[in-house]
Amino acid sequence: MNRIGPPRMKPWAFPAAGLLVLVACAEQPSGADGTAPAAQRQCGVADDRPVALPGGTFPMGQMDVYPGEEGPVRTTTVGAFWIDPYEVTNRQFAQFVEATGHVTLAEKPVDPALFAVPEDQIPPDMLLPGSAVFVAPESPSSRYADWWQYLPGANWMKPYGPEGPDFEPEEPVVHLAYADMEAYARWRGGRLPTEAEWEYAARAGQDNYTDQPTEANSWQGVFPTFNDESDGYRDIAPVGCYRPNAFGLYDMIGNVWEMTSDFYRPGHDPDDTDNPRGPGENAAYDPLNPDFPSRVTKGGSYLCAPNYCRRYRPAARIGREPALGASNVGFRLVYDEAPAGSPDSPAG
Ligand SMILES: [Ca+2]
Ligand SMILES: [Ca+2]
Repeated sequence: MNRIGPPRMKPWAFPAAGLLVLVACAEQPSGADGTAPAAQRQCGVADDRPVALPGGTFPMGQMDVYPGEEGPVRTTTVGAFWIDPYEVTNRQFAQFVEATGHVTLAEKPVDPALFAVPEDQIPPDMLLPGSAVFVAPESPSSRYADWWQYLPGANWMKPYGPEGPDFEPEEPVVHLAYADMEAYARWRGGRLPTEAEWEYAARAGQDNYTDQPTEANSWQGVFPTFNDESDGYRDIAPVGCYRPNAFGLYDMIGNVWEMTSDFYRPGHDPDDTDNPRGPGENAAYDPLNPDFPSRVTKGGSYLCAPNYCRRYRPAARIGREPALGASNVGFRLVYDEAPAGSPDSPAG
Protein backbone atom coordinates (compact mmCIF):
# COMPACT_ATOMS: atom_id res chain seq x y z
CA MET A 1 0.00 0.00 0.00
CA ASN A 2 2.89 2.32 0.58
CA ARG A 3 6.64 2.41 0.64
CA ILE A 4 6.74 1.03 4.11
CA GLY A 5 5.00 -2.16 3.23
CA PRO A 6 2.90 -4.28 5.54
CA PRO A 7 4.63 -5.29 8.75
CA ARG A 8 4.23 -9.05 8.61
CA MET A 9 4.73 -9.48 12.31
CA LYS A 10 4.88 -12.75 14.14
CA PRO A 11 4.61 -12.61 17.92
CA TRP A 12 7.90 -14.38 18.43
CA ALA A 13 9.53 -12.22 15.84
CA PHE A 14 8.17 -8.97 17.13
CA PRO A 15 11.16 -8.05 19.26
CA ALA A 16 13.35 -8.49 16.22
CA ALA A 17 11.43 -5.87 14.33
CA GLY A 18 13.78 -3.01 14.70
CA LEU A 19 15.15 -3.91 18.07
CA LEU A 20 18.56 -4.85 16.83
CA VAL A 21 18.60 -1.60 15.05
CA LEU A 22 18.36 0.19 18.29
CA VAL A 23 21.32 -1.64 19.51
CA ALA A 24 23.81 -0.26 17.17
CA CYS A 25 26.56 1.77 18.87
CA ALA A 26 29.62 3.09 21.75
CA GLU A 27 33.82 3.14 23.36
CA GLN A 28 36.27 4.66 25.83
CA PRO A 29 35.14 4.59 29.45
CA SER A 30 35.65 7.07 32.25
CA GLY A 31 35.63 10.80 32.51
CA ALA A 32 39.40 10.89 32.44
CA ASP A 33 39.21 12.21 28.90
CA GLY A 34 37.81 15.48 30.16
CA THR A 35 34.20 14.74 29.30
CA ALA A 36 32.05 16.95 31.47
CA PRO A 37 29.29 15.53 33.66
CA ALA A 38 25.72 16.46 32.82
CA ALA A 39 25.51 19.33 35.26
CA GLN A 40 28.43 21.04 33.56
CA ARG A 41 27.26 20.61 29.99
CA GLN A 42 25.70 23.59 28.36
CA CYS A 43 22.89 22.30 26.20
CA GLY A 44 21.10 24.07 23.41
CA VAL A 45 21.65 25.37 19.92
CA ALA A 46 22.66 28.98 19.37
CA ASP A 47 21.34 29.14 15.81
CA ASP A 48 18.50 26.75 15.01
CA ARG A 49 18.20 27.66 11.34
CA PRO A 50 18.80 24.83 8.85
CA VAL A 51 22.41 24.71 7.73
CA ALA A 52 23.17 25.20 4.03
CA LEU A 53 25.58 22.58 2.77
CA PRO A 54 27.24 22.85 -0.62
CA GLY A 55 27.33 19.69 -2.64
CA GLY A 56 30.45 17.63 -2.48
CA THR A 57 32.29 14.41 -3.12
CA PHE A 58 33.48 12.24 -0.26
CA PRO A 59 34.60 8.69 0.51
CA MET A 60 31.40 7.04 1.73
CA GLY A 61 31.70 3.90 3.82
CA GLN A 62 34.31 2.33 6.08
CA MET A 63 36.18 -0.98 5.97
CA ASP A 64 37.86 -1.36 9.39
CA VAL A 65 34.92 -1.93 11.74
CA TYR A 66 31.94 -3.66 10.12
CA PRO A 67 33.01 -4.01 6.48
CA GLY A 68 30.07 -6.22 5.53
CA GLU A 69 27.66 -3.50 6.56
CA GLU A 70 29.65 -0.38 5.70
CA GLY A 71 31.89 -1.28 2.79
CA PRO A 72 33.17 -0.95 0.23
CA VAL A 73 34.32 2.66 0.43
CA ARG A 74 33.12 4.44 -2.69
CA THR A 75 33.70 7.97 -3.93
CA THR A 76 30.25 9.47 -3.65
CA THR A 77 28.80 12.80 -4.77
CA VAL A 78 25.82 14.59 -3.28
CA GLY A 79 24.17 17.81 -4.40
CA ALA A 80 23.57 20.88 -2.28
CA PHE A 81 20.91 20.80 0.42
CA TRP A 82 19.91 22.28 3.77
CA ILE A 83 19.83 20.23 6.96
CA ASP A 84 18.47 20.72 10.46
CA PRO A 85 21.29 21.45 12.92
CA TYR A 86 19.77 19.11 15.51
CA GLU A 87 17.45 16.13 15.85
CA VAL A 88 13.72 16.86 15.63
CA THR A 89 12.66 17.62 19.20
CA ASN A 90 9.54 16.80 21.17
CA ARG A 91 8.76 20.52 21.23
CA GLN A 92 8.78 20.63 17.44
CA PHE A 93 6.80 17.42 17.08
CA ALA A 94 4.22 18.69 19.57
CA GLN A 95 3.72 21.77 17.39
CA PHE A 96 3.04 19.45 14.44
CA VAL A 97 0.53 17.39 16.42
CA GLU A 98 -1.16 20.52 17.71
CA ALA A 99 -1.50 21.88 14.19
CA THR A 100 -2.58 18.71 12.41
CA GLY A 101 -4.07 16.35 14.96
CA HIS A 102 -1.66 13.66 13.79
CA VAL A 103 -1.86 10.40 15.74
CA THR A 104 1.29 8.31 15.62
CA LEU A 105 1.33 4.61 14.84
CA ALA A 106 2.44 3.78 18.40
CA GLU A 107 -0.78 5.34 19.69
CA LYS A 108 -3.00 3.02 17.65
CA PRO A 109 -3.99 -0.60 18.35
CA VAL A 110 -1.98 -3.14 16.42
CA ASP A 111 -3.89 -4.84 13.59
CA PRO A 112 -4.06 -8.60 14.34
CA ALA A 113 -3.87 -9.23 10.62
CA LEU A 114 -0.26 -8.12 10.77
CA PHE A 115 0.59 -11.26 12.68
CA ALA A 116 1.04 -14.53 10.87
CA VAL A 117 -0.94 -16.54 13.43
CA PRO A 118 -4.59 -16.73 14.51
CA GLU A 119 -5.61 -13.86 16.75
CA ASP A 120 -6.18 -16.08 19.78
CA GLN A 121 -2.53 -17.05 19.66
CA ILE A 122 -1.30 -13.47 19.82
CA PRO A 123 -0.32 -12.26 23.31
CA PRO A 124 -2.95 -9.62 24.13
CA ASP A 125 -0.36 -7.04 25.13
CA MET A 126 1.12 -7.18 21.66
CA LEU A 127 -2.09 -5.78 20.21
CA LEU A 128 -2.21 -2.77 22.50
CA PRO A 129 -0.82 0.57 21.34
CA GLY A 130 2.82 0.79 22.35
CA SER A 131 6.44 0.80 21.35
CA ALA A 132 9.83 -0.77 22.07
CA VAL A 133 11.61 0.58 25.15
CA PHE A 134 15.12 -0.15 26.35
CA VAL A 135 15.06 -1.57 29.88
CA ALA A 136 18.49 -2.46 31.27
CA PRO A 137 18.59 -6.09 32.45
CA GLU A 138 19.97 -6.98 35.86
CA SER A 139 22.41 -9.53 34.49
CA PRO A 140 24.87 -9.32 31.62
CA SER A 141 23.44 -10.52 28.35
CA SER A 142 24.10 -10.47 24.65
CA ARG A 143 20.50 -11.18 23.67
CA TYR A 144 18.63 -8.07 22.63
CA ALA A 145 15.36 -9.61 23.75
CA ASP A 146 16.71 -9.21 27.31
CA TRP A 147 16.77 -5.43 27.09
CA TRP A 148 14.06 -4.50 24.61
CA GLN A 149 10.50 -4.61 25.84
CA TYR A 150 7.31 -3.90 23.96
CA LEU A 151 5.60 -1.56 26.41
CA PRO A 152 1.91 -0.80 25.88
CA GLY A 153 1.41 2.90 26.42
CA ALA A 154 4.91 3.88 25.31
CA ASN A 155 4.84 6.58 22.65
CA TRP A 156 6.47 9.91 21.88
CA MET A 157 4.70 11.59 24.79
CA LYS A 158 5.66 8.81 27.22
CA PRO A 159 9.08 7.75 25.94
CA TYR A 160 9.85 5.43 28.85
CA GLY A 161 6.36 3.94 29.03
CA PRO A 162 3.13 4.91 30.81
CA GLU A 163 4.72 4.78 34.26
CA GLY A 164 7.65 6.94 33.24
CA PRO A 165 7.98 10.70 33.00
CA ASP A 166 6.40 12.79 30.27
CA PHE A 167 8.50 13.86 27.31
CA GLU A 168 11.10 16.58 27.71
CA PRO A 169 10.53 19.32 25.11
CA GLU A 170 14.19 19.76 24.15
CA GLU A 171 14.99 16.07 23.79
CA PRO A 172 14.70 14.35 20.41
CA VAL A 173 11.35 12.80 19.61
CA VAL A 174 11.34 8.99 19.56
CA HIS A 175 8.88 6.11 19.11
CA LEU A 176 7.85 7.21 15.64
CA ALA A 177 7.16 5.02 12.64
CA TYR A 178 8.59 6.01 9.28
CA ALA A 179 5.16 7.22 8.18
CA ASP A 180 4.98 9.56 11.18
CA MET A 181 8.34 11.04 10.24
CA GLU A 182 7.24 11.49 6.64
CA ALA A 183 4.05 13.22 7.77
CA TYR A 184 6.07 15.63 9.89
CA ALA A 185 8.47 16.24 7.00
CA ARG A 186 5.63 17.11 4.61
CA TRP A 187 4.20 19.54 7.15
CA ARG A 188 7.55 21.24 7.56
CA GLY A 189 8.35 21.31 3.85
CA GLY A 190 11.33 19.02 4.19
CA ARG A 191 12.13 15.36 3.75
CA LEU A 192 14.13 12.55 5.26
CA PRO A 193 17.77 12.63 4.06
CA THR A 194 19.23 9.97 1.85
CA GLU A 195 21.92 7.92 3.53
CA ALA A 196 24.57 9.58 1.38
CA GLU A 197 23.38 13.06 2.31
CA TRP A 198 23.33 12.14 5.98
CA GLU A 199 26.79 10.57 5.94
CA TYR A 200 28.24 13.52 4.00
CA ALA A 201 26.76 15.90 6.58
CA ALA A 202 28.00 13.80 9.51
CA ARG A 203 31.51 13.47 8.11
CA ALA A 204 31.81 17.22 7.57
CA GLY A 205 35.08 16.69 5.76
CA GLN A 206 36.68 14.77 8.62
CA ASP A 207 38.50 11.45 8.37
CA ASN A 208 36.87 8.21 9.46
CA TYR A 209 37.68 7.00 12.97
CA THR A 210 37.12 3.87 15.03
CA ASP A 211 37.31 5.02 18.68
CA GLN A 212 34.27 6.04 20.67
CA PRO A 213 33.96 9.83 20.49
CA THR A 214 33.80 11.88 23.67
CA GLU A 215 31.59 14.59 22.18
CA ALA A 216 28.58 12.39 21.57
CA ASN A 217 25.98 10.80 23.79
CA SER A 218 26.80 7.10 23.78
CA TRP A 219 27.38 4.42 26.45
CA GLN A 220 30.54 4.20 28.54
CA GLY A 221 31.02 0.84 30.18
CA VAL A 222 29.77 -2.65 29.50
CA PHE A 223 26.46 -2.72 27.68
CA PRO A 224 23.73 -3.49 28.72
CA THR A 225 24.32 -3.58 32.48
CA PHE A 226 26.94 -0.96 33.40
CA ASN A 227 27.09 2.62 32.17
CA ASP A 228 29.39 5.00 34.04
CA GLU A 229 27.69 7.93 32.31
CA SER A 230 30.97 9.78 31.97
CA ASP A 231 29.63 11.59 28.91
CA GLY A 232 27.04 13.19 31.17
CA TYR A 233 23.91 11.26 30.23
CA ARG A 234 22.68 7.75 30.88
CA ASP A 235 19.62 8.12 28.67
CA ILE A 236 18.66 10.55 25.92
CA ALA A 237 20.16 14.02 26.26
CA PRO A 238 18.58 17.30 25.20
CA VAL A 239 19.79 18.31 21.75
CA GLY A 240 22.93 20.39 21.57
CA CYS A 241 24.76 19.16 24.72
CA TYR A 242 27.82 18.05 22.76
CA ARG A 243 30.05 20.03 20.47
CA PRO A 244 28.81 20.32 16.88
CA ASN A 245 30.76 18.91 13.95
CA ALA A 246 32.65 21.05 11.43
CA PHE A 247 29.41 21.83 9.59
CA GLY A 248 27.80 23.09 12.80
CA LEU A 249 25.54 20.04 13.18
CA TYR A 250 24.78 18.65 16.64
CA ASP A 251 24.34 15.05 17.71
CA MET A 252 24.79 13.56 14.26
CA ILE A 253 26.67 10.90 16.19
CA GLY A 254 24.91 9.43 19.19
CA ASN A 255 21.91 10.48 21.25
CA VAL A 256 19.32 8.88 18.95
CA TRP A 257 19.67 6.99 15.70
CA GLU A 258 18.47 8.96 12.71
CA MET A 259 16.24 7.56 10.00
CA THR A 260 17.07 8.01 6.33
CA SER A 261 14.96 7.42 3.24
CA ASP A 262 17.16 4.62 1.84
CA PHE A 263 16.09 1.02 1.99
CA TYR A 264 18.66 -1.20 3.66
CA ARG A 265 20.95 -3.81 2.21
CA PRO A 266 24.29 -4.84 3.73
CA GLY A 267 27.10 -2.91 2.07
CA HIS A 268 27.15 -0.28 -0.66
CA ASP A 269 26.73 -0.71 -4.40
CA PRO A 270 30.16 0.42 -5.67
CA ASP A 271 28.67 1.71 -8.93
CA ASP A 272 25.92 3.83 -7.40
CA THR A 273 27.89 6.98 -6.59
CA ASP A 274 26.00 9.99 -7.98
CA ASN A 275 23.45 11.11 -5.40
CA PRO A 276 22.70 7.49 -4.48
CA ARG A 277 19.30 6.70 -3.03
CA GLY A 278 19.86 3.11 -2.03
CA PRO A 279 18.28 -0.04 -3.41
CA GLY A 280 14.65 -0.29 -4.44
CA GLU A 281 12.15 -1.69 -1.98
CA ASN A 282 12.15 -5.07 -3.70
CA ALA A 283 15.92 -5.26 -3.31
CA ALA A 284 15.83 -4.32 0.38
CA TYR A 285 17.25 -7.00 2.64
CA ASP A 286 18.07 -6.89 6.32
CA PRO A 287 19.66 -10.09 7.66
CA LEU A 288 18.65 -9.13 11.19
CA ASN A 289 15.06 -8.66 10.15
CA PRO A 290 14.54 -10.47 6.85
CA ASP A 291 10.75 -10.25 6.72
CA PHE A 292 10.67 -6.47 6.50
CA PRO A 293 11.92 -3.90 3.98
CA SER A 294 14.10 -2.06 6.48
CA ARG A 295 15.27 1.52 6.13
CA VAL A 296 18.80 2.69 6.89
CA THR A 297 19.37 4.45 10.21
CA LYS A 298 22.59 6.30 10.98
CA GLY A 299 24.85 7.60 13.70
CA GLY A 300 24.21 5.29 16.62
CA SER A 301 22.55 6.18 19.90
CA TYR A 302 23.00 6.59 23.64
CA LEU A 303 23.04 2.79 23.80
CA CYS A 304 26.11 2.27 21.62
CA ALA A 305 29.00 0.81 23.60
CA PRO A 306 32.41 -0.52 22.57
CA ASN A 307 31.61 -4.05 23.68
CA TYR A 308 28.42 -4.26 21.72
CA CYS A 309 27.80 -1.72 19.01
CA ARG A 310 30.65 0.40 17.71
CA ARG A 311 28.36 2.40 15.53
CA TYR A 312 29.13 5.88 16.88
CA ARG A 313 30.57 6.79 13.47
CA PRO A 314 29.31 8.54 10.32
CA ALA A 315 29.74 5.42 8.18
CA ALA A 316 27.85 3.18 10.59
CA ARG A 317 24.47 1.96 9.43
CA ILE A 318 21.84 -0.51 10.39
CA GLY A 319 18.42 -1.49 9.09
CA ARG A 320 15.23 -0.58 10.86
CA GLU A 321 11.75 -1.90 10.37
CA PRO A 322 9.77 1.23 9.51
CA ALA A 323 6.50 0.40 11.28
CA LEU A 324 7.81 -0.03 14.81
CA GLY A 325 9.04 2.86 16.90
CA ALA A 326 11.68 2.58 19.58
CA SER A 327 13.14 4.62 22.39
CA ASN A 328 16.44 5.31 20.64
CA VAL A 329 15.45 6.19 17.08
CA GLY A 330 14.65 9.69 15.84
CA PHE A 331 15.33 11.78 12.76
CA ARG A 332 16.16 15.18 11.33
CA LEU A 333 15.06 16.83 8.11
CA VAL A 334 16.80 18.06 5.00
CA TYR A 335 15.42 20.58 2.48
CA ASP A 336 15.80 21.01 -1.26
CA GLU A 337 14.89 24.69 -1.15
CA ALA A 338 15.86 27.34 1.34
CA PRO A 339 13.61 26.97 4.40
CA ALA A 340 12.24 30.12 5.99
CA GLY A 341 14.93 31.95 7.88
CA SER A 342 17.75 29.88 6.51
CA PRO A 343 20.68 31.04 4.41
CA ASP A 344 19.57 31.58 0.82
CA SER A 345 22.13 29.42 -0.88
CA PRO A 346 23.84 26.19 0.11
CA ALA A 347 26.91 27.55 -1.58
CA GLY A 348 27.05 30.45 0.86
CA1 LIG B 1 25.62 8.61 27.54
CA1 LIG C 1 21.83 11.43 16.47
